Amino acid sequence: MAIERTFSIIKPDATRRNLTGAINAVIENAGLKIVAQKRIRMTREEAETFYAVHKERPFFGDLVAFMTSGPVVVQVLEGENAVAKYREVMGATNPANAAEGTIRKLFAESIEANSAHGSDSTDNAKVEIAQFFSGNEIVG
Ligand code: RTP
Ligand code: MG
Repeated sequence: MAIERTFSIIKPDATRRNLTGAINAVIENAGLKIVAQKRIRMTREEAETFYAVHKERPFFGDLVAFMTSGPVVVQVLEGENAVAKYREVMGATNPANAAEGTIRKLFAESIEANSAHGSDSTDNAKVEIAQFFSGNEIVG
């Protein structure tokens, strides 16, 4: 199996409740390695660029407001099949549909305030990692 990298965000609902360490424990227990991490406050422009794929959706304005409402922790995760594996570890977008033991089942407050983001493809992972990290900030 291929060693991949994926991009992760611990969202403002989770940093507000001091859940960074608890979420990192779920990530590491799943065998994913955190090879880059920083706590930032996303600007409106950064959030709009990051979620540009959703700009026509009715929830876009709320989503940008939410993502800029407090600190986030942006991360690069590395491991076998990291993109698909992290999507599995996060669970379904709506926590009501998320499987037991997943980050969103354990911690999410709502379909919007759902504690974590993970890239949905290896191509998107590359684009998302490049938006927030330079090469020398990632230590594999
Ligand atoms: P993400 O991109 O954050 O990893 O989440 P995802 O793939 O599971 O879900 P996606 O469809 O890409 O939606 C992006 C984020 O937008 C918020 N959302 N709100 N109010 C709503 O109906 C709604 N639907 C989605 C969530 O924060 C979701 O993770
Ligand atoms: Mg998505």
